[in-house]
Amino acid sequence: MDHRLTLTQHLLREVEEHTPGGGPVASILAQIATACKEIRAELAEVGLGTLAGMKGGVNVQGEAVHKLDWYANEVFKKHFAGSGLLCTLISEEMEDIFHLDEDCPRAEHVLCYDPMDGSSNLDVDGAVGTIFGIRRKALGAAHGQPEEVFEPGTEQVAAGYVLYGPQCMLVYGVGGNVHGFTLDTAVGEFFLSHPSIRMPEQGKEYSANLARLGAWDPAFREFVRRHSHGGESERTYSLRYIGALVADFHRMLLRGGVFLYPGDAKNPSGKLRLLYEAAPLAFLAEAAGGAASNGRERILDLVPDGLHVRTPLVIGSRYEVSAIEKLLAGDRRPELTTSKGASA
Ligand code: P6P
Repeated sequence: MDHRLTLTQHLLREVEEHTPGGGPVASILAQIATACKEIRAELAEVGLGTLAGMKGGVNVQGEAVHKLDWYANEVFKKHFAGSGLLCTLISEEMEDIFHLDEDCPRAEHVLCYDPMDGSSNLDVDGAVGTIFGIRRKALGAAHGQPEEVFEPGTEQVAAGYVLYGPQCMLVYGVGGNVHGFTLDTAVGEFFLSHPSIRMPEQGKEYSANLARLGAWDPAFREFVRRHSHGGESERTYSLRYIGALVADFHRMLLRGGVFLYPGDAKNPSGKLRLLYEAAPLAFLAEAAGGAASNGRERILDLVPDGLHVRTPLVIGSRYEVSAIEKLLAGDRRPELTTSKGASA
């Protein structure tokens, strides 16, 4: 019987031993897994407990806060305070940088995370997830100041997410590799289920909130037209949109395709946040052979000037991301024949 590799064993082998300075990163990833197991246990029966519904108030984004948004963030704070692993937490649910005084200056890493991405899905039992990116504190940055993370996403040392779906999966990327683990709830351990994930060069699905189509740059509308029925694409594409970035991304990671969240005249930077949504997923996309841009620039090259800055996001298979970037650059020539020829 094949030995089932646990996340802990995998982290020791892949991160601690093969990633420069990997020891603390392996421990941070293991601690994230433990925190997310606690979150999942609560999610599994949220309808029976006291955490269903809204907490009241809005977060720094001006979005209504679900009780589980708040709960998941508290779980992360609990699991890292005093761990000696992190100096700073940056969360969608906290307006300011959260400094773990007792852990500094021993700890040299910062965690940027969205504790409960897609929480509006919770009340309809839809998929949600936790997204995270791990960075070293920027050299020379004032202690406990936002400047600790005002660096491009290429400075992330690891990134990943936990998807709370029919299964509970943890996916992490480090050193150019992406691996997926599935939670065995009977054992309470994540086991390697998707080693060395590679994103397909091209997909057959695009993912976007098409109710916003009329507000987008015409280039996005042209991409949608070309890849919908009656368009010129050699492949017949389907539309898939779950309303939780982490779930839409996970599908693309495994099946290919592209996710679009453009800006518009009212919100030129779109809705998604750079530090704890776009940059961690861009890190994974590129490590798996995909791509991520704001339509014109590589997401991983963007340098934030605020903790909650937003960015338009085009992320997924290289073929589709490139096709959109060409359209946005004004190149209306027909797309190159796919490497795989006519549609499947
Ligand atoms: P819309 C969830 O609120 C989120 O931040 C992402 O997870 C998701 O992709 C997006 O917003 C959905 O936004 O405008 O389509 O409802």
